[in-house]
Amino acid sequence: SISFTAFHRFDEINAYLDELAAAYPSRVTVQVVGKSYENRNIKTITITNGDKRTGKKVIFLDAGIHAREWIAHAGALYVIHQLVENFAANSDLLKDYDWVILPVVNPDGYEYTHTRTRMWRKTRKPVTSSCYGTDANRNFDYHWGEVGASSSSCSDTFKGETAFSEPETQTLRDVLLGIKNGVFYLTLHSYGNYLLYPYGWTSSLPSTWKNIDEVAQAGAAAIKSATGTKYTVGSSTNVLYAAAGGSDDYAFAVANFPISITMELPAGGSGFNPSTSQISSMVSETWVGIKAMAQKVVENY
Ligand code: 0X9
Ligand code: ZN
Repeated sequence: SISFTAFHRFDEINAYLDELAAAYPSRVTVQVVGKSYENRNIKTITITNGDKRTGKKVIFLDAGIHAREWIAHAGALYVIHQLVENFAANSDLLKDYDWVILPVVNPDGYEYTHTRTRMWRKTRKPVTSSCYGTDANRNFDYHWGEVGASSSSCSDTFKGETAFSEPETQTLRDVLLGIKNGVFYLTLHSYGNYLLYPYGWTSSLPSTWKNIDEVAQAGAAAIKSATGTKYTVGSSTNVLYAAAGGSDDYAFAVANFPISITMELPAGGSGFNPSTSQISSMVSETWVGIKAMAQKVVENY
């Protein structure tokens, strides 16, 4: 089991996934999908209703693209906990859909925020002798580097020496491209209370933006009515800032997920570092929004 009264280390998170696979073999599969630069195993957990139907539609969730955004990793773990250990209450979300969840995209960075530098954001592969790490959310190959990304290796928004220069973004890319019938891509970040959708590289909207807006609005409304917390909904460029090379634009435009959303969780009063006593209420609020978005997807697709 896992608690929501602490932020867990990478090994504890992986142990929780393996524990669920052992306890619920008919509904849960854990796979090593890649290795980080420092050789950590990057895992996905696939959650089904156990009916063995193949070729179902897929909801894909990730977290931890940015190392310091710890409430995002916790939010993904809470979704896993709900779908697996509270299956009966959530079985509607698994009837025609499988969920694939990658809770720690950037484990080297995540461990570094625990052991050395709490505010580290990037991956950990050295670029020069003095500057380490690439912004994984500027490293995807869709209008890569065109806007809102730095060419300087010391910058927190360094785009990388090439698109997909990082083993962690290669891993996420390959998982996304390997999913057939992907419908909903959701990536958890913090902080700022935003539900963002394509594009991040241009102020133009995709022709299907209303479909994505409808899903995001359902999430924002559900959270507002549950706790009063307000989220801003809109395209990344139009409501936050332009930044190319993000996983959301890639999932939408290249990996063909028709619904692609970046959820920026709240600060919990403390930026990237909410107190451990707030984790539980923050992740359950987040789950209200994710559940409402998933329900809308299940209803419409
Ligand atoms: O800048 C980012 O990568 C995200 N914000 S954060 O504070 N978590 O770093 C927003 C990304 C939105 N999507 C794109 N710009 N593609
Ligand atoms: Zn982020």
